[in-house]
Amino acid sequence: MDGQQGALENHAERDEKRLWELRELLHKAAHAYYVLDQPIMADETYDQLYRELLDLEQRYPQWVTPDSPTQRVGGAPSQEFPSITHPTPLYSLDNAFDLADMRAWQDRWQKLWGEKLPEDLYICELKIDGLALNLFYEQGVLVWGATRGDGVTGEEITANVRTIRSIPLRLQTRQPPAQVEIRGEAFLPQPVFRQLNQERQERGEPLFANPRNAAAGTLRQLDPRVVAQRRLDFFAYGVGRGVDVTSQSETLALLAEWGFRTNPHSQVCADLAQVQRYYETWAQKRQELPYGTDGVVVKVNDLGMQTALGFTHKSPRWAIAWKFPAETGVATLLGVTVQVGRTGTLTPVAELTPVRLAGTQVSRATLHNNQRLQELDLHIGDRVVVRKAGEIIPEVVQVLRELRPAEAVAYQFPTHCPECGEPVVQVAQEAATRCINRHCPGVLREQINHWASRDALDIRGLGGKAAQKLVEMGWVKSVADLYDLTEAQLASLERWGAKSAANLIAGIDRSRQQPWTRVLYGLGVRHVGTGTAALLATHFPSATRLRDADLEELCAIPGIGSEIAQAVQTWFADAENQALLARLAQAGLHLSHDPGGNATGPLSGKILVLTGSLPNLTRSQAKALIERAGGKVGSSVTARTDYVVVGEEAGAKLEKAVALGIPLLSEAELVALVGEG
Ligand code: 3B9
Repeated sequence: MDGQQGALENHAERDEKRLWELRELLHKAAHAYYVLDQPIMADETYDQLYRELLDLEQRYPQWVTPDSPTQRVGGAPSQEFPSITHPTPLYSLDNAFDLADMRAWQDRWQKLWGEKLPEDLYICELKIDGLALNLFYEQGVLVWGATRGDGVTGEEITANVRTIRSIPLRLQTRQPPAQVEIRGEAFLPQPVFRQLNQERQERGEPLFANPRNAAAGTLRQLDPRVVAQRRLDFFAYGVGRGVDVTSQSETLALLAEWGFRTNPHSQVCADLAQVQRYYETWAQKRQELPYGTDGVVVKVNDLGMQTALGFTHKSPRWAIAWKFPAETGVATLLGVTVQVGRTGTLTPVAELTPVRLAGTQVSRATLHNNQRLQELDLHIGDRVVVRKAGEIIPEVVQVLRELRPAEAVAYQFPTHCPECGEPVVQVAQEAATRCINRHCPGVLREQINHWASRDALDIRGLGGKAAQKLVEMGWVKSVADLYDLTEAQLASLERWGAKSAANLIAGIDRSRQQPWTRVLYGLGVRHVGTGTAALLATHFPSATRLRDADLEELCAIPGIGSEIAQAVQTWFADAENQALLARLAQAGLHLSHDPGGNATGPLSGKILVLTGSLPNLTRSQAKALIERAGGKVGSSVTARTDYVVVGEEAGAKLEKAVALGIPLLSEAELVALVGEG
């Protein structure tokens, strides 16, 4: 009997030891994975160990503690969230929108600071587009977590907070403070946000307008198991009180030491000029980050100064948020216009009351296609959320249904092309609606416009208006007809002077010299942009060679996939397109590479490198000029470079040219040299 008791005790002892070992291991692995982004074990191993721990904890429920890794995915859903008073209030931040606001803020706090300024005055942090949380740790163990609420009282959402893998359930330190509050931002990573919205769209649920709303919506979920699936993340940026540090940068270091994720892009700055540089850098680069940001938080770094400056009723005097220009806004839908593209695709465009987005005034935004439009259930008069991120075209992302006026009427997508009146076609398996009328004047106008565009045949003076007129007159039925136009014909048009007629004819005439690559791009084959056109033109030095290429041959080229290959084949197999090529050849366009280049030109055999922006010529115009004169354009300066053409804000290439003693040319000198003044 005694012996058996002893054996059981031995078992229990071993199990307890194993349990702690497992917790330690799983904890280390989770920290490496979620905080350091450097996994130390395979997912399968983690799962296996996790299950082993779960099994042990089921056998010994008395050993289950709140900091066990198994306690992240909480138990049963709670009914509602109790409110909790933050031991130390969560202050908000004052906002600045430009450098003048920043100077005013600096003046304000410096009037209150009589003493010498330290060398590293400020620290800049990214302002994460998420939800502020307050985490309360006692003896190093997470006791509760709460939303910011109004700064004094928030909602206790501990079960949900526990599902966030980058929030340590126990602080990684031997001597944790008896009590400490950790502040930071919970957020949804950008890919999760996008996926979440896509799923909601598929289920016909309203979309989250931004990552912040998505994070808030997620943390307000009553079922922590749902929260756990959402993969929320957390960046810590502050400690309520009671720690021994002397600056914000030390606070961040301490937080990382304790096992929190801190944002890696914080930076100490000496003055406002450096702060401004940080701001501008991130205003540019923020699209590349895997999480949303809405500004830069600038803090006086020294804690002694922070204490001396103190707080107003709502925010610290020593910190400010310099906001990035808003990327989403709300506008009223005035109407929808449908644009026809050069491939016949119909694009619905929202006409809106003006909103300022990303620093520009926006009054039109794309609705992408009929399918998206149906999903939005758009009504004229609706309040809609518009987004313009960076260089991206403004788009309508959401309809605010609750704000829909009673008299709003549902928008009906046209069944007929707005340009030619022919019935439109909804392509199966594609979101696009198309006008398939080969003679649609709208499609033709867009094709001419594309043919004349900068990267194609570069015919100046042939924009949308002129193209429209030429189509209306019935003079141009395909781009080949451009080469039959006469000056007299154009000059006979109303409001067309003799000079602009002559200019356009001269421009069209010059386009005959453009290389095969540009012609190919100008043809407007689906999926063939400038890069693909260049690739195809190099491998298939003539239109005939490209026409005769089979799918296998096309797909063999790195960078050409089956979709492109298929599109190329379809285009070249078409009888009308073949007739077009024949006429273009007759008109004197280059449908093949001129293999020798211009062997007698003034730059024949010379390699030139372009750097900086030239006063009059675009990069591609300068390149064309050099190639017409028989020269080649190199991408980097080497000992083999003959000339470097230097423009405004030339950088490293100029330095290298000077170092290698390579002759420099201005734009004017280049033009004189090739004799095309
Ligand atoms: C009591 C980043 C954000 C942020 C602070 C931020 C939002 C707010 C703040 C936090 N991103 N940083 N920082 N990167 N979105 C500066 C307002 N700090 C506090 O809330 C705070 C609170 C403090 C100190 C700071 O100390 C006190 C101690 C006792 C009594 C009163 C104040």
